[in-house]
This record gives sequence, C-alpha cells and structure tokens, in this order.
Amino acid sequence: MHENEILIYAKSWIKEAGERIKKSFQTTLNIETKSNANDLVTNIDKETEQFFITKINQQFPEHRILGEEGNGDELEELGGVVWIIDPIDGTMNFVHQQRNFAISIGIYENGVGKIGLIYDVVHDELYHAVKGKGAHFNDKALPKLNEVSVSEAIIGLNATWVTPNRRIDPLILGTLVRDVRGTRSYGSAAIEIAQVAAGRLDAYITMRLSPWDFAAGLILMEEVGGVSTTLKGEPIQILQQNSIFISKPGLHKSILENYLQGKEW
Ligand code: 2AM
Ligand code: CA
Ligand code: CA
Ligand code: CA
Repeated sequence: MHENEILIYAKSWIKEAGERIKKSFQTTLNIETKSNANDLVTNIDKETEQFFITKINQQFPEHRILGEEGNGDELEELGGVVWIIDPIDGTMNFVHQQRNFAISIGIYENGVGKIGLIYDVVHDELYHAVKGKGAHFNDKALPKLNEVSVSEAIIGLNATWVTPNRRIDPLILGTLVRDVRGTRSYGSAAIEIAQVAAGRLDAYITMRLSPWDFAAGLILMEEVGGVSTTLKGEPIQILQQNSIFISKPGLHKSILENYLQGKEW
C-alpha cells in the first residue's frame, strides 16, 4: 500500500469535504431521525459520505468503503484496502451547534490500521496518523503519551452512564467520576478519541460505538502509545459494535483494575 500517496489524497478530500460542510450552514438542513428521536442524520451526512465514495472509486477503484450512512460496500471481512468513514461524527452538534463535529476516516489493509484522519471541521484541526510513522496535529508531531494518576485525570464520558439507565449500574462509573479530577463530554466520539491521542483528555469511556466512530482514532492512539480496549479490557473488534475504553497507558491499567474489571458490561 502506498501510504504517502493515499494520505495526500485523503487529506485534500477531507479538507474539501469540510469546506462543503461549512457552506451548508447557509442552507436549510433536511434532518431525519434514525434509531431514536435523538439519533439524527441530515442530507449533509449523506452527501459527504457520497463525496468520499465518488473520490475513492475514481482514484482507487480496488479499495472498498464502509460508511455510516450505508452507501459504500457491504463488508463482512477486512480483506484488501478498506476505508471506514464517518462523514459527520457528532451530527447532533452539527445540527445544534454548527461546531464540535468531525469527519473520521480510518484506512485498513487486511485488517491492520494504516492511516487515520480525524478532522474537526469548524476549528480547522486535522489529526492524522500513519502506522509506524507517528501521529500529527495540524502536521505537527504528537509526543508519546505520559503517565497520569486517576486523581489527576480528566476523562471523557457521557453523563447518561452515571444516571439510572438500562445498561449499567450508574455507581460503577459514578465512583470513577468522583475520583478523577474532571470529566468532559464533547458529543463526538472521534473528537474525544483524538483529544486523548493529543494528551488533552487522559481517557475516554463509552458503552457502544460502531466501526466508523473509532476506526481512525484507534490508529492515532497506537501511534502515541495509548491503550485501546473494550470496557472488559479485551481487544476491540473492528467490524463490530464495541464498548470502548481508551486511555494513557498506566491510567488504563489503574482504571481497569480498580473500577471496571469484574463488572457486568
Ligand atoms: P454520530 O454523530 O456519527 O451518530 C455522541 O452521540 C457520539 O456517539 C457521536 O460520536 C455519535 O456519532 C455516536 N453515536 C453512536 N451511535 C449513536 C446513536 N445510536 N445515537 C446517537 N449517537 C450515536
Ligand atoms: Ca449517526
Ligand atoms: Ca459517529
Ligand atoms: Ca455520523
């Protein structure tokens, strides 16, 4: 795989898609709901996904595409080169805030993450990583992640999981919330994972994400020495929905051992 060539195209397409999304702020959005009333999708999510599909099919006809809005290929395995794309991660933020959303692209070869890009469109912040060549923020190399204790950590977490809910006992993460220095919720999984890779958040925990939410972020995390697992501490299955726990290395062990392990997830 020619990483450099693919990266140059991916970067230019992601910036062009970002410009189109910003122009859409002046138009009327067509907003629909998906699995529930808060699960939104717009015409711009779909148009952005189609923009990438057209570009990739033109330039790299042998590559396959898995996109959230379902206009790419039907994938059951990760053979060859596969682009895993979330055209807008944080659609609720896109609709309500016109900021704090990202385009996320993870490029895998035979199941191995090779290139990851997360573009925070409105802040014009591009995170990218190439396997074995490090991670970058706006083309500046990101350092390896350092150690931090639980009491000095800021973690990304959705408040839903510390209120009564169908999935988990709120006290499990409630105890962690009490012990850390602070919590943040950005409403875009890709941005939250990118923030951990950039050392601005120390960990990120969420109950259920899909491949396009984490495909790019996992590649960034690996390049800065971060640890990415499920909440049980098990490997993340790229083509499935997973719970996600990504963190600075030492902190990952402490949170897993002292808060998460042995619980029902
Ligand atoms: P999305 O905006 O691409 O749907 C916060 O909502 C984060 O969780 C976002 O990254 C969002 O991605 C993701 N997410 C995953 N599944 C979701 C769902 N069913 N409803 C809302 N957000 C979801
Ligand atoms: Ca969605
Ligand atoms: Ca998403
Ligand atoms: Ca999306």
